[in-house]
Amino acid sequence: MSYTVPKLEDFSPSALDAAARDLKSALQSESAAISSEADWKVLRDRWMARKNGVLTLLNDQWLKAAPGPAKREVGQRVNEVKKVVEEQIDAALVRVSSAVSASRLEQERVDVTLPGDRRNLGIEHPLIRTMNEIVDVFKRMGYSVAEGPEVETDYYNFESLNFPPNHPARDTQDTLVIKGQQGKPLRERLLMRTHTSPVQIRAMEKQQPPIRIVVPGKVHRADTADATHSPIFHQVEGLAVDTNITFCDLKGTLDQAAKAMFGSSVKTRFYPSFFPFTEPSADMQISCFKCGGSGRLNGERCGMCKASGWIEILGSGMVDPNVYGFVDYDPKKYSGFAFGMGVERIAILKYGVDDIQLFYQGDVRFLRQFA
Ligand code: 2U9
Repeated sequence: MSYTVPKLEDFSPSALDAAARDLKSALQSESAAISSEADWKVLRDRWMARKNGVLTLLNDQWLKAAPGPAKREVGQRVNEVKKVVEEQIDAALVRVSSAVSASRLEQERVDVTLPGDRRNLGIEHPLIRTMNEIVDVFKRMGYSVAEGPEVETDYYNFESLNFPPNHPARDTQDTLVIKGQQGKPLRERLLMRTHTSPVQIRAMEKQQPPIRIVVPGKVHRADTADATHSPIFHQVEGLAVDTNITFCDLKGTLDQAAKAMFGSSVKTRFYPSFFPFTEPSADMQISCFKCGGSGRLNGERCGMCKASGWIEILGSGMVDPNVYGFVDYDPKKYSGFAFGMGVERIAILKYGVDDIQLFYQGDVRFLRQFA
């Protein structure tokens, strides 16, 4: 039962004492019963609201109702009771708000003994890792790294690399062209670079020999995707031009690179090939790192080299003197070699991957194996 202010008949000191005692004990139990700030507001308004609060009613029902001679005594009691009510209500607020913040703290408490959330760490993608490993091999031999745009002009992708307009060699590089270029002269038309070779041309335009650069990057060809083809793939190409560079330098450099990439026991051999930008040109093969070049593995035919004992890993050649004509290098003074390899092919061989598409699908079951 909540407290209501009694009408006093008797204003004697003992009756006032009793009435004040009842009021204080009601206040005590009501303030003990609250447990939130919302409860406290109700309590405060019930006791202290100007209109119909207990204190206001005390004024009306005790003080105003007191007969003249008792007014002084009643006034003192009412003031004393008011003070007690104000103090108790203030104290009740302190109590509930510290209880509320203690329970909030309890809710927000961090149990430092709980096991932490495991965060899966990412890894370098196997293609990027392979590309960086190849680049590092050449960096250790003194090569600098050069990069360039993936959207190129016909001039940098073809003409300056000794692919004349309408030359059949262009057909070997199924080119993705940028639309709306027909109004421009052929050499200015934009396309997706089919190899990283334009970067070497741009570097040679900026720098006279000696030059030794290695060029990693993404290239694009209008190829249908299957287990061994992708319309976007990656290459690392390289170029060395100086005085007195010979085919011997090409062979020594690429033999060293093959041993650094596939192990010091691999042998290399060179096969005649053709590229418009190199003459002579040669594909390089390494002895099979799986079967040691015998073509047989545990009495069966070796699947890695298809029993031939050799695996082709890159193309190369002496830079065709025609190319020097496009970049203002003196072909009588300088000579050089170039090479190019597909990063996917190297990664497939190194890691025994049977489908090139696995590199692009982002399936963590595949990628996790490289962690
Ligand atoms: C300049 C002069 C010469 C770059 C070369 C190759 C041989 C080559 C292929 C390997 C596999 C492309 O990814 S692949 O399909 N590349 O065989 N690339 S020589 O020769 C250059 C480049 C730039 C100025």
